[in-house]
Amino acid sequence: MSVGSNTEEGVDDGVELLLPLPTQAPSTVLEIDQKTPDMHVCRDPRLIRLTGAHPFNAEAPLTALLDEGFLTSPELFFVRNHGPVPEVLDNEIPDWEFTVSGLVENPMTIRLHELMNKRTYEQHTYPITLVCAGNRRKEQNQVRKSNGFSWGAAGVSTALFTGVLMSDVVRLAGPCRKARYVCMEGADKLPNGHYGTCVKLNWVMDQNKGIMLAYKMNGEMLRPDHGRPLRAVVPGQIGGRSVKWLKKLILTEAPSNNYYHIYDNRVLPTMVSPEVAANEPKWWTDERYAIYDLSPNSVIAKPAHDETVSPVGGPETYRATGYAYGGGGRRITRVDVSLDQGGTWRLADIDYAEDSYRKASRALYGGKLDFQWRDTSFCWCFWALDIPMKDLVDAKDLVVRCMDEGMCVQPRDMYWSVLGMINACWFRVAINIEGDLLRFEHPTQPALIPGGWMEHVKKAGGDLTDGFWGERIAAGGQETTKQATRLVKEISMKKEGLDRKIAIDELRNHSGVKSPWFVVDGEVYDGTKFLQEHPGGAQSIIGAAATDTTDEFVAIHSETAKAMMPSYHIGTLDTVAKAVLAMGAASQGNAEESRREVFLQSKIWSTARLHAKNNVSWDTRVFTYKLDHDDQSLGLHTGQHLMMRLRDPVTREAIVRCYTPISEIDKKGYVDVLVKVYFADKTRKGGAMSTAMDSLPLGHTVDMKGPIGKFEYHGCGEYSLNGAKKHAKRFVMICAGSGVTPIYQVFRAIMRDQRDPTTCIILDSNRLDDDILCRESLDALVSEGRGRGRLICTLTNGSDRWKGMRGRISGEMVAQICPRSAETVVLVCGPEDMEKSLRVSLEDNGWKKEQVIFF
Ligand code: HEM
Ligand SMILES: Nc1nc2c(c(=O)[nH]1)N[C@H]1C(S)=C(S)[C@@H](COP(=O)(O)O)O[C@H]1N2
Ligand SMILES: [Mo]
Repeated sequence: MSVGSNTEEGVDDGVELLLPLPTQAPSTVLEIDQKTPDMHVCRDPRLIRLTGAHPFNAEAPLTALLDEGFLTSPELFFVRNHGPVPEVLDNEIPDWEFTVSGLVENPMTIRLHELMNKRTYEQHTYPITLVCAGNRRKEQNQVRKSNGFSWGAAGVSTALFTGVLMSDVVRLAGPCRKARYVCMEGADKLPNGHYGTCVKLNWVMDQNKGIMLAYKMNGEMLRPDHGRPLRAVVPGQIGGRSVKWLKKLILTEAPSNNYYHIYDNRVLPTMVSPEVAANEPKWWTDERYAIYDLSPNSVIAKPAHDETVSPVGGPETYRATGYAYGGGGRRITRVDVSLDQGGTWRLADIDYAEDSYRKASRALYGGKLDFQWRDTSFCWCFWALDIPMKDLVDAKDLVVRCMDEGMCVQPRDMYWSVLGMINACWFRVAINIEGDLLRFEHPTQPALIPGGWMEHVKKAGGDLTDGFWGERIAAGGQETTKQATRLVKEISMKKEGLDRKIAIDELRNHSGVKSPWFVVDGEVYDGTKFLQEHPGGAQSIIGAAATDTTDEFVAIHSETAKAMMPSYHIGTLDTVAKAVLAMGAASQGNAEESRREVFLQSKIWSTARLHAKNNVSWDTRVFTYKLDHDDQSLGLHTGQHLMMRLRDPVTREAIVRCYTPISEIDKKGYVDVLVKVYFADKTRKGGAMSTAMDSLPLGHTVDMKGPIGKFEYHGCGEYSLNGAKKHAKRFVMICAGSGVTPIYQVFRAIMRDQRDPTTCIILDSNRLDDDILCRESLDALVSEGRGRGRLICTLTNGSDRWKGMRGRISGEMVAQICPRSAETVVLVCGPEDMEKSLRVSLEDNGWKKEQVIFF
């Protein structure tokens, strides 16, 4: 199987290996991730986000990436996630299961700890470069927006992956004779099913190809964004084939029919326009257009974008450097640099860092390096060329191209196609003379970041559709991109004849999960009907709700997507609304906002962080949430409630419930909420909200909005009901279970205020002795009230020791403890069936409708 003889780790083979730099895994969940399903993933803030907050797609700044050298730290390694990152806890890793099924003699279910067992499976460690097929797509998007977001030139990274050869697993399962493909599927649930794709079976079985199932990256277990705990790694092919969070291998006769295999990672012929592609499925299912092997590509990293050099008084030469990679295991055999736009070329030096591993015979991270016999190139290489400074001064630009061992060379012209993939045209850095300095300019900057010579050329009306950088009229020859882009027309996203003005409040009322509206170029769109089918996931639309998302939307979406927009168009912002949104944009990230005096806002959700969690009993908790700052007040009046929004940890759906805090109404900086957790058992489902609240880790966030509620207590018997001022001399406060919280709040206000002559009787119903919530605090308040308050508890299932009242609360029970009178008001808060029965029995006992208030 392999040639390496000495597989013992630690044995000194005298070879100096490139090992990863020490890294520190990020340990905080960034603010931007806290409101998304990735609220469990810690990330490096240096990564540049390409698709807004979610899903997470990101690359490192090009210079930072190259500064890391041959091996990329996991935290700077590019990330391409089609959807949420599956959460896998440490203790779940050993039992992570994947299956091998389909056309095999012996279907298998394998757990990760079995796969990691050296006696069953030989373990391997290989250096492997992964590249997203979208690497350098921003350049294509500058020419004509494709159906893909704007990668810069850092959608490529390298790491040492440790795992088991996929062939060893497949061989144990025994492929049937008809099997030709190995389909793979990940655990990430996306709008169109799980992410999945395939590779050819005979490539999997080919030892040269090195296709593996990896669990370690640079010696540590995979991090969440990179497939923790198990992924496929396919050297020499586009990153899209290296399925993360791997759950299934399925051997089949035909290529994968997974949605993402068909509609992603393809180079359709250049004349297939976005409209044609959208209307004619046959283009998508033609396996010839699926990308497997990467093609030769090279990029200039230094000079960096915006770098300046002084050509006089310094060194006589300038060292230009960059990366190059090939595909299919083919080595890059030359890198050429031109200073006269391809007229003449200079040969650069190439450093094949990967080759150092070929000399070693030891094992690394528990896996055989096994590279001595291997001829294939799995990794990028770095090129360097010393250029006399005077040549730079005379040149307009630097251009790089490379060639692989199959003599395949990068083309001058761009090949534009609908998905914007495999951009491999010559990489050009423009040289601008600014006074005494040379200033360098890359073609683009990733994502929405402005800058780059393509932008100027476009603005100046230059032609970007050929390989002449707007410098001259193309003299015939290769015109692929011209053809593909000749028919570009402005796509209108507006619905014709629509004439509706939308005010800011109306927009803000659609900030939620239920009916998210968002704004692009002053126009309002309702995303509700598209949530489930949205290729970017429901979360990205919800995240944009009630905001102006023009930049992000335009940057991400293709003409096809834009053409869909008229059917979601519902109106135009009015002038005031436009001004408000513009102001909002200006103050974004401004500390002013979070210095607000009052935390709660009635129309906008505010985010609070879970600060502490105290168990009051086995099923009852007090959660303390931290507001924006220590001097901030919550913004509730006595008797009012707030709405809390949380994401279901399993389904990721938002859940909204009302709560009355138990903390003092004027407490600053924090709010305490008492919650009874309804755990699932054999007879019932758990309470969605209370279990979600209970499983939220400290430091994570919930959203709050308020105040809400029709009742408000002002003191000394004054209260208002739906805004109308009223007065009471006595309150009968009826509650059950956690319905005690609003009662508690009003009771406390009255008992604590010695000038308040109002009297109160609480009638609190529970099942068991231990179910009575806040009993001690209520007793303490009774004594503070000096005879103005009483607490009566009744149990429906009390123990023998229980000396108090028994039975459900009814009109008769109320009559027993407190005679009816004109200036008595009954407050009720409990489960729906209790409220219903009391509504009837209190009336039967002569209480007037307006005397009974249901919270
Ligand atoms: C009804 C409104 C929307 C429609 C019809 C729509 C349509 C689409 C389509 C067709 C795609 C696939 C790629 C393409 O063809 O460009 C896409 C991807 C995407 N959309 Fe939307 N979209 C909508 C709203 C939004 C909003 C408001 C956002 C957030 C600003 C958003 C974020 C994304 C993201 C992040 C992706 C890329 C996902 C990925 O490739 O990983 N979309 N959308
Ligand atoms: N399960 C799953 N696997 C996946 C993806 C995904 O979204 N889900 N993205 C693919 C794509 S397109 C690329 S380029 C690589 C990126 O791997 P990385 O995020 O570890 O860099 O993962 C591939 N594997
Ligand atoms: Mo990718």
